[in-house]
Amino acid sequence: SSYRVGIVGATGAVGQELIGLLLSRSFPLAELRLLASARSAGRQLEVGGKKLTVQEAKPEAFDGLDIALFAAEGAIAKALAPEAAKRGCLVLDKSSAFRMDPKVPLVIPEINLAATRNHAGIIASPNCSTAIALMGLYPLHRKFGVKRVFFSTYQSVSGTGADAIDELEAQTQAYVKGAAIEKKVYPYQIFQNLIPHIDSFGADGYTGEETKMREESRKIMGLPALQVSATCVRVPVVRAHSVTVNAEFEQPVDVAAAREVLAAFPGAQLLDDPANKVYPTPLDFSRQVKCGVGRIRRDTAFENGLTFWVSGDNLWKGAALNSIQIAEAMIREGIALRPRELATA
Ligand code: 11C
Repeated sequence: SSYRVGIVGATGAVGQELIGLLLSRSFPLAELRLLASARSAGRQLEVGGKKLTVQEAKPEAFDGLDIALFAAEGAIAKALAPEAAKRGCLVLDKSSAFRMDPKVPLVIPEINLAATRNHAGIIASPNCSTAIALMGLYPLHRKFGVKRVFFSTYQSVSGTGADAIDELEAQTQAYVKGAAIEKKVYPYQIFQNLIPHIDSFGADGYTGEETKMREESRKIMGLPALQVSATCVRVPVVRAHSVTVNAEFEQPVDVAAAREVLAAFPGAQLLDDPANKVYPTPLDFSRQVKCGVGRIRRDTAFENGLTFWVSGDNLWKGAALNSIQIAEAMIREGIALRPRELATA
């Protein structure tokens, strides 16, 4: 069968990736409805050789849809996702609005697809850095049992949005021309720099992004007591985030066994041959379905520790792709898209 799918935030960066991925993955579409703010309504977008008119994302716009892929800000998701769910439409939301809501499954299909069986109309997709880091950490956890982890991220400017991509480009051009470098999006110049500040600072000194990595990792892996400390850094890279992971495990670790479980894990591509300069980079893992994992070695500070590196596309596995993979996996496994209380309505 095929499905009536809506995209909320269709004109934005993640919305555009969603459209491209639905087509390139031949998602079974009976209808594709493009929704966006009133400002973008009426715009025409070309989709697979056909022109589609963007409609305003308002409650009635979800009537008749099976799936709504939300690629909008948290405030929009908060207002509209319950309206869509009420109408029997499964919401797959990439914002942070519902991720920590105990009634909402937070899902990476390679890890906890089973959580989708208890949905009440809304399923959340994780923060991009969390999703990418867990493509390396989760298979190792399954083998050795993780108990403590440090994440250090190297996050591309596309995680901030199109205006940040423009800012990096403009600062690069200004530098080449010897012109004054202007900054609007970030508090510091990003070109030739690093900014250890993503999202706002909390009372404990951690940023929102760092706290999300801790809380979301715990929820997705079902490890509420996992000890996590993250440092998130913006780097002058356009696309794909990278993460260094230092993890301590319950069981004795073994690098060869770690490589084996990573090579077998569907979300990861093992690229780990340092003698031949083989390891993942963000350029190589832009627009890739899998996240690259490499530089696997025994951690010299932890007793049963492994240190490794992951690069993955923040707009794909970190956003659009993960939402689509949730829908694909639910369909493949015969998991009901309609929330249980609406199933007989
Ligand atoms: C960034 N990770 O790179 C952020 C963007 O919770 O979905 C996405 C924030 C989120 O800036």
